[in-house]
Amino acid sequence: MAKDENLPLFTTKLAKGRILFQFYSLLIFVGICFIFVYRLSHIPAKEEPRRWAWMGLFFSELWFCFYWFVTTVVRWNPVYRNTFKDRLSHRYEKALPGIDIFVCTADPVIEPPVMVINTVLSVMAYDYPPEKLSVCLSDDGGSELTFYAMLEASRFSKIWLSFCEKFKVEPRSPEAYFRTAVEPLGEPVMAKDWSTVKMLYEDMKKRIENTTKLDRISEEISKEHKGFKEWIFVASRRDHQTILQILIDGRESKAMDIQGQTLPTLVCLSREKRPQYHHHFKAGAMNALIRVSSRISNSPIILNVDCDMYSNNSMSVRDALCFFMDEEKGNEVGFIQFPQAFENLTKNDVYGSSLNVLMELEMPGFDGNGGPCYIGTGCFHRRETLSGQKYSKIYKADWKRWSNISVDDSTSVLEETCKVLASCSYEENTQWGKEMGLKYDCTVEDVLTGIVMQCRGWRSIYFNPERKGFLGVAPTTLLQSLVQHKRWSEGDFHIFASRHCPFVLGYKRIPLKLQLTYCMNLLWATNCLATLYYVIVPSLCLFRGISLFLEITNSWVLAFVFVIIVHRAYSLGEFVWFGGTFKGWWNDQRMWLYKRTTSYFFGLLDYILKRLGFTNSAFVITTKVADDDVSQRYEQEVMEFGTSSPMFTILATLALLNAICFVSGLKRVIANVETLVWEQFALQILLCGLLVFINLPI
Ligand SMILES: *[C@@H]1O[C@H](CO)[C@@H](O)[C@H](O)[C@H]1NC(C)=O
Ligand SMILES: *[C@@H]1O[C@H](CO)[C@@H](O)[C@H](O)[C@H]1NC(C)=O
Ligand SMILES: CC(=O)N[C@H]1CO[C@H](CO)[C@@H](O)[C@@H]1O
Repeated sequence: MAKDENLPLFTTKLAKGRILFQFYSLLIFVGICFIFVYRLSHIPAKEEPRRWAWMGLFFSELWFCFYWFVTTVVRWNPVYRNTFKDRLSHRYEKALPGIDIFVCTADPVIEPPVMVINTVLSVMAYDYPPEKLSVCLSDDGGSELTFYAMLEASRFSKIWLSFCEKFKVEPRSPEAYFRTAVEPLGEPVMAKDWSTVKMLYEDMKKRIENTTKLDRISEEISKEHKGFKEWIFVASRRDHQTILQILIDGRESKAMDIQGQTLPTLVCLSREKRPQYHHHFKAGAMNALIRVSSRISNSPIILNVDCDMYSNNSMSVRDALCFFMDEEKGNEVGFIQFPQAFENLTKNDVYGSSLNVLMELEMPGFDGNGGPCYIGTGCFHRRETLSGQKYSKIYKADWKRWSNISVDDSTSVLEETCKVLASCSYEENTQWGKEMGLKYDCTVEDVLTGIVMQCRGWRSIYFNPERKGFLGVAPTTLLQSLVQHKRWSEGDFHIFASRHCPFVLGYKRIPLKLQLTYCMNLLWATNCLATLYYVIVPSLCLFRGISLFLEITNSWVLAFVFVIIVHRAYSLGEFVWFGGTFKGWWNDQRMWLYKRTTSYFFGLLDYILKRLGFTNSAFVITTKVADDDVSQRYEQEVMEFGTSSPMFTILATLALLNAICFVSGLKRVIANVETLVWEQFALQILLCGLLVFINLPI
């Protein structure tokens, strides 16, 4: 027994096959050296017309090479983590800390209330002492409908939580559970409860959907709770007072489910919004939640999830605590990031949104190089890191310190005192949004906040269990996917070009390899230049009859062919290894091209325009629900273009351009078969042909 006391709560394993990867990197490196030797020794003379086009190509290749180097650094040393939850509960079951869970929603149309409450119910049902959990929903839409759904959910939770507890069901989002689980006909006791609970859930869902469809709350419903009176004073979703209702007050175990078990605290918050104040989107909501929860429960650990990401594993909280509470390494851990996984993916994943390689390889690589970035959802934080504290060697977590919340105030007094914390003017002349809480003024506030935390000395951990902790909904049209990437790439580049750039802020604070690792994402936007060049100029030159590459009979060609083939073969191997298919990989390549030529391009353009003071930041939420038609096409893996957009204009123009150049190039070659023109143009035609082929869906 005594020996067991000293065992760690988690282990870290290095990835297998690193030698193989290092060998592959060496091969590519040698290939690249050959290419550069060729390039440098064959610069066209000054009077040649193709000199500038040729130089451009050379610079693009330099860029690709740099980016390849960055991605190699990322992959060099991935680590995988494992937790021992039995040791945790053996040592600390009585002393587990409280957990505050934040769920953010912003729009009742894009993020339907039924989806929101499923997420809320799934996190309320964590396998954890309920009196230590408190769930807080931030509704930035200020919607009565969401509030109504939450009220229904608070009632249904009494049944649902005891059902989960009794039969240990998984997953604990009722929607996902009843969709995936088979009826337990073999077990009469469970079967009876199962059908009752299912019926109650379906009824509730119908009531909520009915109300959502009507788009208003009926007289009878509004009599059911005092909270609805608040909406009398709501002018619009951008102009209203703070609405804060504690739907379940879990302090002192006052609230109970039908089995007499206590329930977690459940709070519904719409922070104050006024037109004259900037509300700072999700970062603003999170900061309001941090303050309000510090008054209500003040738990030392905070989990935040997006409203479309339900918990698929009721043990995730315990997993996270294994890191925070580890005696040896736990104190320096600032946050624990879980992967973003999706349940709505088709087999071949037309929009390349599975993020498999990112989540299974690149994020562990991040972790190995010094700690993953914060991706805004599915992340456990220590409260101190969010409130801006620096890590110091003498820091030691004191889990007991946190448990002294006031229990004297009645629920309504508590509500009143919390409202001030979520008012617009509260943050004036404070460090909120700057040194405290999430950072403002960036479209990827999460990544930025993560970098700053790491620079303050906190370590972050990436935990990717076999059974995913959180499951969300992936974009189902091309436009959604592209717009999402535009926002990311723009915000990422904004960080890179600001004083928060990892090389500047992180200098001597985080390891160099982590600074480089960050470049992979932060430099997404700049990728567009080299890619656009490669997609446009060689094709145009082909059209004009200017040869840019070397003749196919030249032996230097081998270096190019070698690098391209080995590099792509590796990428295919990697994709398939992490659960993809060949077709999925092909789709991913296409999305790679599309993202670089549109999302990243617009991201970069928007960044520059904003810098020059032309446009205002607009945070576009991607739609979370699809209508039937779109879903059907999505399931058949037909590309859905959504509504028209300048992005598609670019895609179509590029596709057309390449098609025309391809045809004219072929014509030129066929017309001059005997003069060996084809040797000069073979590579250009191949490149152009490949682009035409990949663009077939357009
Ligand atoms: C939903 O609305 C329809 C009519 O719009 C009504 O017939 C039905 O009874 C309602 N269902 C519930 C559960 O309220
Ligand atoms: C979600 O949880 C269920 C069990 O409840 C499991 O079978 C499934 O594999 C999980 N999904 C993912 C993507 O891990
Ligand atoms: C938003 C969306 O497309 N949801 C779909 C996710 O997948 C399930 C099952 O395939 C569908 O039922 C949902 O409509």
